[in-house]
Amino acid sequence: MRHFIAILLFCPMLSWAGNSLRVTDAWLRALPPGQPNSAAYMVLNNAGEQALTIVAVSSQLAQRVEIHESRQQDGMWRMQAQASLSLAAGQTTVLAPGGRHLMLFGLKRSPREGEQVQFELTLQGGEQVLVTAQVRGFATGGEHDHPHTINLQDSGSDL
Ligand SMILES: [Cu+2]
Repeated sequence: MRHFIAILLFCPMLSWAGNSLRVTDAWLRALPPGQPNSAAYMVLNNAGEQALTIVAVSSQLAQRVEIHESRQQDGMWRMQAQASLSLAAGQTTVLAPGGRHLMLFGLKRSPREGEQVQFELTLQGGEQVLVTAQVRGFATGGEHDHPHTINLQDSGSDL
């Protein structure tokens, strides 16, 4: 730890150039084979003094990753893709079931419980942040089969 701090002190440009995005508690669910899509969740914090914007996300696990927002509309849950996700200075945004999430399209394989999946977040300005997400246990009762329109009565609260 001391060594790490010393490096930061001697290279202040490094810590700033390395951006101010802090990502914690990144996870996604394990899935049975054959599921084409999934979603990932995490807590994003902008520890810097300037706003930052995530403009793209990619993952080794999926062909395409989008930033989505789930909204309840006329009794149905709908997901909407967002072109970017901005964080004001000091802001924390939680990506969680039922709200914003990262949508993974075209899974190359099924995420298994306990494994780790890498995500790459691209910030406006071109910086890239690597995130390691933990795969958690199976969803039960089809709570997150993730069609783009979900009937509330058919889905659990944990969308
Ligand atoms: Cu989605």
